[in-house]
Amino acid sequence: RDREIVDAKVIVTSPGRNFVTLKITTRSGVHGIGDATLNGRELAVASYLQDHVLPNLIGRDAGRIEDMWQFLYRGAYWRRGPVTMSAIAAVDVALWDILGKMADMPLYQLLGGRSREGALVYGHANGRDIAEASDAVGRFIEQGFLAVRAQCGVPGVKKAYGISSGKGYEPAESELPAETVWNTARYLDVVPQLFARLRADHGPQVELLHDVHHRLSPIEAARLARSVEPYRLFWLEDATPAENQKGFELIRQHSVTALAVGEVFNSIWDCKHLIENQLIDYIRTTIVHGGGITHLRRLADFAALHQVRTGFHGATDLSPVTMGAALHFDTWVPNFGIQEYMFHTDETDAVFPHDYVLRGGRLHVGDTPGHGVDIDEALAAKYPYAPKQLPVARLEDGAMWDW
Ligand code: GCO
Ligand code: MG
Repeated sequence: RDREIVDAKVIVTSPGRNFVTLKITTRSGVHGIGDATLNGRELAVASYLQDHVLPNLIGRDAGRIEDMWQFLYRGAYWRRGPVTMSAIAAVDVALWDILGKMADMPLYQLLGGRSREGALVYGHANGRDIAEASDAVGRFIEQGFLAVRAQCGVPGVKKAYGISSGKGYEPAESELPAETVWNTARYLDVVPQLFARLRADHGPQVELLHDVHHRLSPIEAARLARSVEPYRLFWLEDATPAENQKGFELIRQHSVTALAVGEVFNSIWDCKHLIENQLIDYIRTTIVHGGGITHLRRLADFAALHQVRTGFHGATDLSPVTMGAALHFDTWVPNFGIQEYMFHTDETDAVFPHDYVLRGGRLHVGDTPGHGVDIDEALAAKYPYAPKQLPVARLEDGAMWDW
């Protein structure tokens, strides 16, 4: 009876960027929170929760986490998809948070305990050209990062993916999408030059990563993967859009560069073919968009059978709540690979107090019961929702392309 859910609410706040958070409270006064942010489509998830999920929560047992997951997944009849799975994730993470608080244990302990001291993270370095990008990588290394993802501007392309326009990297910057223009040939020329320069400037030790952001055809991706082989990338990310999963066979036939995929996936079924055919090395599907801890645990175990490791998405649109939950997962999961980490703004950090810290290139969770992240509701209320969408990309002839 202590565990009965008596209140559940959705909090939309914009401390520098938009976040959707679910807060669930039990009769005994324990509360848990979960992230439900879907960048550029936030209110769809807020409504899914508010209008369709919350009425089902009241009166139910917060301790029946698996049953709740199955209820929300099977019970909706309409399965999968980013909106549904982000909503389920928010409930699931909030319930794990509550369980941790009730048990007086940090989440990683509930999952099975520590497998490692800290989670290796990579930062996102970028510059308008190769020299600037190399300087940016150098600054991450000076800060103690052991792994850095590097992106540079493409000559002749006005706004390439991943290049920050000043302060932090935050692609959803306007109410209507920014229009960008893409040129594959120029991109394929510049990327190998970037990594040649990075190895020359920073040596063989640092782990280097790169995000193609779904913009190449399979054969172009194969060419790129092969051309960066001498620079030993930790991974090449989203080398080609993953709807056509056969495309990854073509990349594999031509290259030994490690591949990472899955930040836009939302269920184990999206990953199944790529994992069981060993077409990828890292799976990026993360807690908030992939149905929460309950589903990700299943996915990680399945991936482990095929020597695929985790590499959770962790851009700033994944709130500190997701970051906290992900880090507990990373601390436990045996087949951990790496965790993406971008810095949230001070405003965001203040709205979501948390106990994880960066030390020696790794993020360390604290021992606060649950996932260790909370929300300051009074502060959150000071930052009203501000609609923002991700950019779109076109080719030079005006046809739509993948951003
Ligand atoms: C990454 C991602 C992000 C996404 C963003 C979309 O690897 O960090 O590709 O940069 O574009 O999360 O909301
Ligand atoms: Mg990415």
